[in-house]
Amino acid sequence: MSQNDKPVSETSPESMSLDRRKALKSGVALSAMAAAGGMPFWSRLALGAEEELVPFSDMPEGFVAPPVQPGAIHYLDTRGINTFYTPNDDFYIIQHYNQPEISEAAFRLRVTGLVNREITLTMADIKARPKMEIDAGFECGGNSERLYQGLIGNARWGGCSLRDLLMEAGVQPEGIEVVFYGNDMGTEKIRDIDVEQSFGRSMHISDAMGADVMLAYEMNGEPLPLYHGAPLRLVVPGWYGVANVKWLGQIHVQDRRYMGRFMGRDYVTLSRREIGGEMRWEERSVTKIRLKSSIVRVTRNGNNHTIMGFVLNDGTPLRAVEVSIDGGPWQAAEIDPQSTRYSWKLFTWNWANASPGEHTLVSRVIDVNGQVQATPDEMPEKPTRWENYAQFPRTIVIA
Ligand SMILES: Nc1nc2c(c(=O)[nH]1)N[C@H]1C(S)=C(S)[C@@H](COP(=O)(O)O)O[C@H]1N2
Ligand SMILES: [Mo]
Repeated sequence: MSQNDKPVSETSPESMSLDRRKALKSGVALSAMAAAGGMPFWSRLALGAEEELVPFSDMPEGFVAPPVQPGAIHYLDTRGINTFYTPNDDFYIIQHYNQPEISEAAFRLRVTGLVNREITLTMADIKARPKMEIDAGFECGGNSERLYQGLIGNARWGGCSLRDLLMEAGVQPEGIEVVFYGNDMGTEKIRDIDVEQSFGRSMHISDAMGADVMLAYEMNGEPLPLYHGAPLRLVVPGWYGVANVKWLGQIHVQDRRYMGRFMGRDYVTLSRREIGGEMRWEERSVTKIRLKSSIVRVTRNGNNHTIMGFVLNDGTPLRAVEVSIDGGPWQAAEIDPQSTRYSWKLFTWNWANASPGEHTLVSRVIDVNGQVQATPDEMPEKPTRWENYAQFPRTIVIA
C-alpha cells in the first residue's frame, strides 16, 4: 500500500505537513515559528501598507495575467498570490474542448462496465452521500517558467468519496482500469480519420480506490464553477491537473488499459532513464505531481525583503524548503503552518539587509525520504514539455 492510499482525513495527523506536526508536538514551536517573521504566517502573505513588490528582472515589465474569458485559458500572476486558498475566479483554467453548461437538474453520472450493478446518479443523489472535504493544490502538467508557474491553484474541495461509490457498484475482479469521461467533446484526427471524442482520463483501480479521491461539487465552499467543471469533477489529490476530470459524466470500469488522447498520446512525458540496467527512452503518462518548489514573489519593507514561494508534490511529507541567494548556502524557509498533506505549501524567507545590485534567488524542497528537488542540470533528458519540476532561479535588482 503506498502512502497515498492510506485513509487520511483532513484532521488526522498524517494529513498535516511535517513541520506542523512537529510544531504541534513541541507545543511552543508553532508560535515560535510565527514569531520568527514577527507576525503570523498568513498575515505575511498580504502586502502591508509599507510593503512593495520588488519586480523580477527575469519577467517582462508589462507581464499581466489574462482575464477569465469563456473558452480561454487562464493563468494567474503568481506575484499576486496572497492567500492560502486561491479565489475561485483566479484559479487557473485549462480545457481542451468546450465548456459544457450542464444544469444540476439535467445532470446524470453513470457508473458502467465491469461492476456488479451499474448505477445512475442525480446531483441530489450525489449530495445525499456522506460529504468529504479536502485541501488540494495542483498545477497543469505543462506548467513552467514560461508563465512564471501561473497554471496553478489551491482550493478546498467538497464532495463525496469515489471509493465508496465504486464499492457500492461492486467492481468485478477483472476490472482493473477506471475511465473517467467528461461531457465536453471535440474532434480528434486519429490516423487521418476525424472522430468525436469526450475528454477522458483513466487510473488503475488501486489508485481509484485511494481514500482521498473524490467527486467534487464544491470549490472553496461555493458550488463548483462552470469553468472548473460544474456540476461535478474528479479530484485526485497529489496528481497533476489533467487527472481531475471536469464536467464528469461517466465512470467506466474495464479490464484493460484505456488509451485515449490524454492517456496515450498527450500528457505523455518522454524521458531517458535507466530501466532495469538499460538506458531507454520511456513514454509515461503524467500522473503524480513531482517534488517541486518555486519562488514567485519578493517584497520589500524598508531594508527587509521577504521571499515567497510554493511547494507542490504528491503528498509525501516534507523535510525542508530552502532558499539560496547568489549561490550561497541553503537556508531554511518557513512553511505555512496551515498547509495540509495535499495542499500547496507556501513558504517565506526573510532576507535582511540585502545588498544593492542584481541577485539570483532559488528555492529547493526536500521530502522526508531525502529526495531533493532537482537542479536544471540534474533533470532527466526530457524533450517533452510536461513535468517541469526543476529548481527555478529568479533574478531581481535591489536598488
Ligand atoms: N473534462 C475535462 N476535464 C479536464 C480538462 C479538459 O479539457 N476537459 N483539462 C484537464 C487539465 S489538462 C487540467 S490542467 C485541469 C485544469 O483544471 P482547472 O481548469 O479547474 O484548473 O483540468 C483537467 N480536466
Ligand atoms: Mo493540464
